Amino acid sequence: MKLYNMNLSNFATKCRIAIYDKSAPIEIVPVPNNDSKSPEYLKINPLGKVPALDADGVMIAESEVINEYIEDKFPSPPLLPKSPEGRAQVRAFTRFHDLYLEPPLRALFGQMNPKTRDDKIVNEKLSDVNNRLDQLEKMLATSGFAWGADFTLADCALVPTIFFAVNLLGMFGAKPPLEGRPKLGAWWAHVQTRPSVKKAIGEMTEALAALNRATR
Ligand SMILES: N[C@@H](CCC(=O)N[C@@H](CS)C(=O)NCC(=O)O)C(=O)O
Repeated sequence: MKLYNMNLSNFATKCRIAIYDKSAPIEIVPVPNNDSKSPEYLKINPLGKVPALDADGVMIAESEVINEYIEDKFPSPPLLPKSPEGRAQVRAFTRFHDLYLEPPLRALFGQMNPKTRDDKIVNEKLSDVNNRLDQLEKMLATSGFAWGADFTLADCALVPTIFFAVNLLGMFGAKPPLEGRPKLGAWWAHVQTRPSVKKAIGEMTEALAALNRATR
């Protein structure tokens, strides 16, 4: 099996964390020519989005679908709780991430350059991100991982996007995302002790530094 990956992609990192956590026998390979819109990659994933999983000839797109597949295929250690209620709650986190938290943050990526920045968009998206982070603060367990004592797919989804929030929101003069959000701060410190998360965050940090060097 192969995961088509970019180390700075938060969606691909979500899958790498699950793969590392389970020591799943999945090869991590770069997107051909590092271009998600190249004809070669569009043949692999017609959506032109990263990641994509080649499950021994069966192509699977969409990071959360990939993670659910990885969970089904390599059940140990489990990244979903046993009870239907617990599974639903973890899935509510991943859905919250994909639908509500990540999109306004992503919209800010196009506003990095102060010279071409649209302040109206920046203010709208910052306010949206802050509202979502407040909602996340309410959703998080009081201690441990996102859902509680067990590390789950909820943590896999949240880690790469919170990495971006922690590292990039300051560029827009926003207040640090962990400030005034004690559960988020405690979760962020705790989740980084997980070896799979440490490894993936190290890769994102390196890729972000390389991007900064290239665009300086
Ligand atoms: N819903 C998709 C989103 C994937 C996504 O947007 N990936 C980004 C990289 S982080 C991408 O491929 N962007 C290129 C594009 O949207 O054209 C998933 O969960 O896999």
